[in-house]
Amino acid sequence: MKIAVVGATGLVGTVMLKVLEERNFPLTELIPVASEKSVGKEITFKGKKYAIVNMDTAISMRPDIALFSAGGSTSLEHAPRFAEAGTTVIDNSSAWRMDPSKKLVVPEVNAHELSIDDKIIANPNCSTIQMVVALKPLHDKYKIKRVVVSTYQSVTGTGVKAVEQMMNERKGILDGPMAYAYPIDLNVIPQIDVFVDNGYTKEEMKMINETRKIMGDDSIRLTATTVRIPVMGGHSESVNIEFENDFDLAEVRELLEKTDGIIVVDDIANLKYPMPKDAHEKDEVFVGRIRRDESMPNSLNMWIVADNLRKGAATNAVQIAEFLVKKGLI
Ligand code: 2RA
Repeated sequence: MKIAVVGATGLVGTVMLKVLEERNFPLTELIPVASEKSVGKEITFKGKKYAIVNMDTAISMRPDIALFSAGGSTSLEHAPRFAEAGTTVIDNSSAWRMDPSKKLVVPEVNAHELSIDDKIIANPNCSTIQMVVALKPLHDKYKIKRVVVSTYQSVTGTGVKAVEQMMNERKGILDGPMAYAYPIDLNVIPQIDVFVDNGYTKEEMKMINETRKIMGDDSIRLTATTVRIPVMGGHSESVNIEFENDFDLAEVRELLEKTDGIIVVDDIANLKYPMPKDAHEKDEVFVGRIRRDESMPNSLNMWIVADNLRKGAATNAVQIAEFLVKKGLI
């Protein structure tokens, strides 16, 4: 099994390599791909050195799977080239997510939709992934009518430059390179990605549109407010759900606890609830503060935290690859 990692030197690409190694993915050859300026440099994987190659060389090596995290324009240009050469692409950019001919997959929710014909598969947005993992068991049981979500997103979602801006500001360096329009340390910024015509941001519209596609139910109504906060470990989300039917709170908790990929941390008597510092470098989705919304019938509040670089990106992509291998779809 030959695996290419396109964007191997980036924040998510680096985590993809780490996750492949940690999960002992059954690969026989690794093909790290990056821009021309990195070609020839070496990365170490399982104690062995691999030279970084460019796109053309990687395509000529005919990988079975290519994990992409190299931005939308690069994916739009090169993913079809890999697919034409027989490679199955799993892409972490937003390029293909809302393409009706492409699957948008969170394994715990809709991996069953995948087939051998899927040669370009979209990895959803990090803030969407962690939310739908928790929504799915509850939607199946009680049918979700509406979701209101507010997010508290790590600077790692923006990339290295944002982490550097926050760390510089924390050290009192206020004239360093800026990833955001404003200081992020000791601040929050209620804008992630650019604004669109309806006053929402692209990040908020991704959560709305991607959730409906992954859940396979356009009747679900959603609204979102996505906010950048100065943390590293992962994204947090306050989620309010209105169901078509009433629910039993103990049963909600049990459903979540029984769902693969979810860890319920919900013991307020002992101040136990999910936090980014505890989700950091983990692959699960952490759910807590589960409580009835007493202002509305059939409505629930919960708090969802996950490492946006792992389950929100790299691990979800590797889990899709694992599913394809397990089901013989490669
Ligand atoms: C962010 N979800 O957090 C977006 C992209 N990673 O910036």
